[in-house]
Amino acid sequence: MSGAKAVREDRLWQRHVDMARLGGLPGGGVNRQALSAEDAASRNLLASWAAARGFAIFTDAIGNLFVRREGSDPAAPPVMSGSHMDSQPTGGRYDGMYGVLAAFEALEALEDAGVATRRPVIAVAWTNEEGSRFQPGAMGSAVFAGQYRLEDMLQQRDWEGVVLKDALAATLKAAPAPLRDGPPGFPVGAYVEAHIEQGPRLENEARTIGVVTGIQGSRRYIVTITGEEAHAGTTPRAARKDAYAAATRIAAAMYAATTDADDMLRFTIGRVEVLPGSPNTVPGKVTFTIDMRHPEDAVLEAHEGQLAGIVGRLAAPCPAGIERVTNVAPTVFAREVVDLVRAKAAALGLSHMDMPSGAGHDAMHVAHLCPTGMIFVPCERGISHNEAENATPADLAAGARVLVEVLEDLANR
Ligand code: HGY
Ligand code: MN
Ligand code: MN
Repeated sequence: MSGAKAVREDRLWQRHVDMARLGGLPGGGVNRQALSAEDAASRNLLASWAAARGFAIFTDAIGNLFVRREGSDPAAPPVMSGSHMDSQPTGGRYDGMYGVLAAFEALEALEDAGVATRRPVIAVAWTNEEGSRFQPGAMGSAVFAGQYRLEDMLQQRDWEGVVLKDALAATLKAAPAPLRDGPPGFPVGAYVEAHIEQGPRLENEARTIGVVTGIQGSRRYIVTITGEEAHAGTTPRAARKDAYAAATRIAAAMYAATTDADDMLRFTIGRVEVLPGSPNTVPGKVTFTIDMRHPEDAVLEAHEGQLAGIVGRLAAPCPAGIERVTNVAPTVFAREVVDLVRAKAAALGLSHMDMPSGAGHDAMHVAHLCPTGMIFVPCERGISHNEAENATPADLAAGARVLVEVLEDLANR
């Protein structure tokens, strides 16, 4: 039997239902923040499923969780597949989780079909892909791929001031797994990530499989504006250093400067913090995040200069600064993996199309280590980072069938 024939739609769907209970929200979505109790619970659930199948599990110093199915050549660099289990605060139940569960389903299908592979095959759940609690996002995969230093990431704080090192220790205590010695990272033969598209193209074009060719570039910034707290009733406008008034001038100018004619640039201010946050005190400090993305690095570079210029021009009388938190260049996936995904989708008789990814994924970092590619499946109306995110059991299983065929091929090279 082939791996694809051993993929079970019902089993894969039920695992999504089981995982969605962890951090489940009334609207049907999930809030499973990185390194939270809910994250630990999802790690334990995945580990229990792995143990039941006799797969080895292990973790690393940044908390990435690995499930290993042995190959005939245990020393060979493994083929890996996975994604993330952490979510947005009002996230959907498929973003990230589908890639982890499709990878686990692939291991189970290989086992059920009795398929031997030369290379070990590993399913991985990367730590903190979303970056909504701790910045930067795609942290676990970036440390694994040597893009970020472990020591720097361990010192990161969330919005409440919790240090990542402490949250990680608590998570690994609540969800213990054998720790692989040494710094995160090991040789990998190839990596393929399955994910919902998080956009409407597959649904609009009635295709089941997205053959992902690459990921657009993305940069994140934090703008900090320092004003002067003052009494809302007694302080004349001329005497104020109102940090929020400066923030609104700056934000308005940034939205105008990033309104490109072809609507390709993605500019988002997702989080604003106004301090002290009292109705009758003039704000003394405002910070806000910027998430900016485009397929061309030169466009991002040009706009980065514009953003800095706007902050410099419009912040007065409040001192202000803009700090770049992440800068991930556009990713082009390996031709041999892209071609293999397309060939396996065709061989399974699944409609498919080549397409770039607008969303960021762990694959953008792993691509620095080994031949990497992605497989997309549709999500309803392209909605994601929203509790209404939805997918069908048939599409999820179709993506897993392509995945297991691709992994088997790569693991026998
Ligand atoms: O932000 C992203 O692109 C990903 O969904 N975390
Ligand atoms: Mn994701
Ligand atoms: Mn996401």
